Amino acid sequence: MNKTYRFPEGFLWGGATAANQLEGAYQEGGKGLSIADVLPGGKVRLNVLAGNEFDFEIDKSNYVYPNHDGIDFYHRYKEDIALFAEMGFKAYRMSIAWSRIFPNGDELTPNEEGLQFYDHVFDELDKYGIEPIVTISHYEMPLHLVKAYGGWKNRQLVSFFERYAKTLFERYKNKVKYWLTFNEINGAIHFPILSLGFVPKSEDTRLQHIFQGLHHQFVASSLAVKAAHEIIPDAKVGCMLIYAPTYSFDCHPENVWHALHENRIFNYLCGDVQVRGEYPAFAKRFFQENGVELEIHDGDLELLKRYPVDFISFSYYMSRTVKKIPSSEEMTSGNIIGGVKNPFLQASDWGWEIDPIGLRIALNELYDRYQKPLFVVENGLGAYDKVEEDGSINDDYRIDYLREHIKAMGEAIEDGVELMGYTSWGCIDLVSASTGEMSKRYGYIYVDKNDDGSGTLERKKKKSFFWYKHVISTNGREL
Ligand code: BGP
Repeated sequence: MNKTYRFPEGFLWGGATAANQLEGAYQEGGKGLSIADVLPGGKVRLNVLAGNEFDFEIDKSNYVYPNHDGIDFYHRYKEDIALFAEMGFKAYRMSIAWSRIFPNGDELTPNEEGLQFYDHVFDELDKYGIEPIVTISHYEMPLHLVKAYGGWKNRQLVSFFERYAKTLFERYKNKVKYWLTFNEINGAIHFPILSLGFVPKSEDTRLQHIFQGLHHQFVASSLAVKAAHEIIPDAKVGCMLIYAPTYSFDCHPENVWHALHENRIFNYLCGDVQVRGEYPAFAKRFFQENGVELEIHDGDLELLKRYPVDFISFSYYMSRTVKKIPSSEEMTSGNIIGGVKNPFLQASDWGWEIDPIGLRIALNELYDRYQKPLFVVENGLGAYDKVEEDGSINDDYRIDYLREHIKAMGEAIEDGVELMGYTSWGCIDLVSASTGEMSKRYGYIYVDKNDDGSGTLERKKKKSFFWYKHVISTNGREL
């Protein structure tokens, strides 16, 4: 007999998206260009994420930019939110495009048309009683801040971000209670371009620039926590981590130590600063050995200590297995955070290893460490979907993936973990962050759009749509 899991009353079931991956309308409503608007789809994008030099210009003669039109959520949000409501969503995690609110990022006054757009979105969610969970910065920063200031290496971005965050809190204080500051903040360690807005030029200064940029984001995040609590009395502000439990390839102590080290640097360093309010002891040696000398202003450390986040949100797609000295044949392909192949796991078509127990491990480790509520704000299977002749999309592979991960959450809750909710990634098909393409799909709702930008944009319910609706209606009891 199948085991029945008990999710808490009020558990926030829903889905997650990011502005730059679905809105489109990249030059409408007074929006400025963002870094996401100049990143093309396909191999070029993967190379840029891996650290290739890039000139931050749009080159339409050579490349396709599927996010310029996205899935046109900007014009179709009512239709899409109605579909979310039909599935019974309790929560919708979305992001605000910074470049809609401050087109260049450094203006003194916001763009009213941009603010209005999100007013409409929040009102529409409210109509169905769907709680918005809003990411303030999700892989999208005004391009001007990249070109004129060099991205987050530059301390001036702290005050631009603070102004932007305060503008949002003032404007939406009666509409939004849950906020996340920076999407996958620790992702910057592997692909700084998306969230810090620069490609480190040389290996020698790579970590220096990344951690200086992160320090600025930590300070900006604490300032946002402070402002949110001052402006919105019942606000809850979370950090957002990309979490991949790190396994040792074998029991060789050198490899076990290496895994522990990688786990700390990748999964915990950012969380420790944002949740515990201080740099962990292990950071000191890591910085010393890697030539990182942070410029920390007077008052920064007090600020971090005083304004930690209220809860921890994270994305979980896969675990990661590491070996101190791997051979090239052992390396995984496709997995953007690296590692060696785990012989016990199957991988998605993009090389992301599928590991539901890893989610239970993640939840337990994070809760043991921080003792604050957790929220899984991204999880899902990127897959190629096929539309059958009768129009149906039978994505049983997606249902299987999600079911096993929901069970893992159910187990973690029994383990004693405090879990606020689950918003699976890409609840409606959207542009992939790593490939910049449409064909890597996560949705319960299919969108007719192809990698070359063609397609009618028509929405269709996949088999998983009906399955997830049932999961939500039984509060996870029937999977
Ligand atoms: C996370 C990002 C999302 C997202 C997701 C899936 O890293 O926060 O923006 O897209 O991963 O990744 P991808 O689109 O590359 O499959």
